[in-house]
Amino acid sequence: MNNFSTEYQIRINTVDQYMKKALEPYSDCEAVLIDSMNYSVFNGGKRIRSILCMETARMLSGSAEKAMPFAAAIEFIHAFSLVHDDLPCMDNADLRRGMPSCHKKYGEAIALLAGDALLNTAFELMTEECKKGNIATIEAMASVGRACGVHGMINGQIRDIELMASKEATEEKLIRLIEHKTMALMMTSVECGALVSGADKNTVADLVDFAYNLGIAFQIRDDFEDEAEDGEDAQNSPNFINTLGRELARARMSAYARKAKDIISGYAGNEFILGLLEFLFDK
Ligand code: GRG
Repeated sequence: MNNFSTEYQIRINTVDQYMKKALEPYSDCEAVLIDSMNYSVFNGGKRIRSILCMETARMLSGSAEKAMPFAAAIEFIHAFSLVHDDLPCMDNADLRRGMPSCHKKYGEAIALLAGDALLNTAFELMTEECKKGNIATIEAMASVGRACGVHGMINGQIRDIELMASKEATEEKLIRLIEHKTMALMMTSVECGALVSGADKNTVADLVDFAYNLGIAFQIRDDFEDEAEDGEDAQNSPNFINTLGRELARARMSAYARKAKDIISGYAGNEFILGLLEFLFDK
């Protein structure tokens, strides 16, 4: 795609506008709650998950409209997970997206509640869509629930804590960890986009496989970014670079990204997603 960065920015603006509107009904609540929620969502962010959801729907049905409540909800959940991940009892991170993390700016109690509020807002948003009566939207919401629940991000975070303590990371253990911690939300993003577009079971499964491969490649890319940003801190965490070495980690990232590309290449209207893969992995 020639004008990828312009097209990418258009999609970021679309999801940001949608999320701003979705938060408007809460403006009568305590100012610090609304401020901390907004601070945690509108502070940069690549919007990869929401855009994957929107673009899957656009690719399959020609429109991202039906996917918007799910795209926004998933982005709220992602923001929530980052706020909680940064807390002193988790990663204890002072910075997020180059700015003070939510608890550094608002204190721990407010950050905890801002995260909880974003999670609940996500489900309120999806429920409103489900009330319209399309069964596929209920399946989509159930998929999001699984992805951020006990069979998803929470279990992934527990695996992370345990692996960090045991210091016995292997490639297999890392994949099991990120399947829940990182990839679950990416897979549900694509699954929601496919479900609300009326895709059949095989197509949904094929696209979830695309997101699986993209998700592993994305986590390895994230490990390289963390290494560049955090230096020594990143050397202590269980990640692909520390476990495989730089060269093999990069080779794995390319191989998973190539698998994702192979799958998505079979779909008409895939231009933006192919551009996104190039943006993420071919630099
Ligand atoms: C979320 C239910 C739930 C519980 C919290 C804290 C926690 C359990 C899970 C942590 C999940 C987590 C923080 C995963 C990190 C995944 C990851 C690669 C984050 C970076 O994603 P990007 O690069 O970030 O898309 P931006 O800033 O671009 O949005």
